[in-house]
Amino acid sequence: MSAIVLTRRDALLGSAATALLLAQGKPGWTATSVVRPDIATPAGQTMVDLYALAIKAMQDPAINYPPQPQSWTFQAYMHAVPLNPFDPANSGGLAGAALKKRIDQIYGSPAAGTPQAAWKAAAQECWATCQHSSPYFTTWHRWYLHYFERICRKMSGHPEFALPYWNYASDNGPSLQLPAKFTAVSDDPNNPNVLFFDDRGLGFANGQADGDQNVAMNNGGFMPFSQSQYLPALNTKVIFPSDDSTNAAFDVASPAYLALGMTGRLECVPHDMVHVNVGGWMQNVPSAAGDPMFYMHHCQIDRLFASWEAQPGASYNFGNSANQPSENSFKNLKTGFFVDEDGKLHKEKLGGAIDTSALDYSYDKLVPAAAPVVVAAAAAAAASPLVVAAAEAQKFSVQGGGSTVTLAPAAAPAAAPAAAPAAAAAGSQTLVLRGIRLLRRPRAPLSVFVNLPKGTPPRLNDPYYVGTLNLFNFDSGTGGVMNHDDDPAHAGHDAAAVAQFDVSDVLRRQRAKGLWDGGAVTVTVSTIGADSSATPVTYVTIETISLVP
Ligand SMILES: [Cu+2]
Repeated sequence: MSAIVLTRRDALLGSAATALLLAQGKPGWTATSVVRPDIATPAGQTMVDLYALAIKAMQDPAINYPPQPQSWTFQAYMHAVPLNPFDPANSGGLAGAALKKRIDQIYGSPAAGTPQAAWKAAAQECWATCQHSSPYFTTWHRWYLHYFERICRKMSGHPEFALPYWNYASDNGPSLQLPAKFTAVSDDPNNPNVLFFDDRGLGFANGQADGDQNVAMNNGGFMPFSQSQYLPALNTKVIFPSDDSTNAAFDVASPAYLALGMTGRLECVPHDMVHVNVGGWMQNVPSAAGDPMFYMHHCQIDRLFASWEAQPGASYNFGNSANQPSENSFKNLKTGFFVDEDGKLHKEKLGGAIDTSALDYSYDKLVPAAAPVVVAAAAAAAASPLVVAAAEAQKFSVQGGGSTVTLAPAAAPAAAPAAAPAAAAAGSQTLVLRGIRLLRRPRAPLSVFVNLPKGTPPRLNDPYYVGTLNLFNFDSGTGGVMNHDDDPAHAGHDAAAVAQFDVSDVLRRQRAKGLWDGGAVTVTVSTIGADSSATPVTYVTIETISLVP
């Protein structure tokens, strides 16, 4: 198998590279200690060029059907396998018997001992095994990148290759745009830019995220800084708390993530929100790893995890539950399957990836520890209590162009938020959206507003904005939250169909400025200008929206 691949790659690289490889004997694909660079540096740009060489070789049709372990398709399917390959961005993911059936269709029944039998066996172990909304999110993805990087080294023919990271949110400007080499369109149809991916979403015209979110990410669109920033996650000193008070003012409050402490926060913002703001295939778990940008994004997430690990006082706070695993579970018991550059299958303890030096790599620069954020919200809420009656709406559906509902007084006492933000105090108000179902992905994220006046275009920075929905983990096939984790001990997925936002400050400010009379509250869910006119499409349905005093 590898002999065939080597021949094809050599043909792509030309004879000079072949001669070099032969002269080196067995190249040190794994022994090289590498430094992963910032994509914006000259070293990073060099690595992007090598990455393109690797992708070209990995996308060679000869190794993609049926997919050999070092092929682009195999690597993307390790993350997740789309149910509908013709509309992956809106497809659910395969699991269980359906996944097994798809693998049978792809590989057939190869004779034992053949290369194809080995590829099939590797697919059965590795495909659709990514860990999300899970305490193993960081270590699973670290192993995944490690083997992917080794495969890129061999496929590019460059043992010095190191994955570059997309250092978004390092400033409020260009770092929020896709790097230029990933958006350039080749004029030569015979030599396409393999880094370019046409199915990406919409961004803003600037890093402050003013105006509409309607500039193509492939045409210089910016992600909003507020949904890409990493400091709130890094400021969380404890990785596995069941409650955590260091970061109460958290923007996107999914109870499933809050229960996971630092790793949940990192996974939510920036990880998930960068996925949904890049859009296209990147916004959906089953298709995300098909966009070459995926691995640059995850390299940044891995670097942020390494930065957190290096901070003084960072603590694991091991426990004995699904969200707060024991030290033995985290370090030894939980395992995953990966394939190396020779197509060989490896079973790894996920905990073996806790230390980057054990995997022979480091980063050119880590994010230094930041001063802790001082939370003043609770004190402010107590100082000027706002009295609002419980109110709710049921069976809400979000259409293209956005939808609004006026909350009615709640008939029964509203259900309490599943996990109240730590700042919750007297006078705090929480908006809880329960039973969220995704029917169709919008071209840009859906945001939530309260008391937005009719005819006023929604803005990320307006006095009506309360937060943005995180739909990354939702399955538009079933509508619910994906359950691609086969671990029966991990049952946090249903909680993720809930979103909750602390609206105390927003309501208090609206009242002070005379933007709201203190009476009935309206809730609007809309993209921010991504739909120029109301189109007949339903994006999301929500069982209940409650305002909980
Ligand atoms: Cu991801």
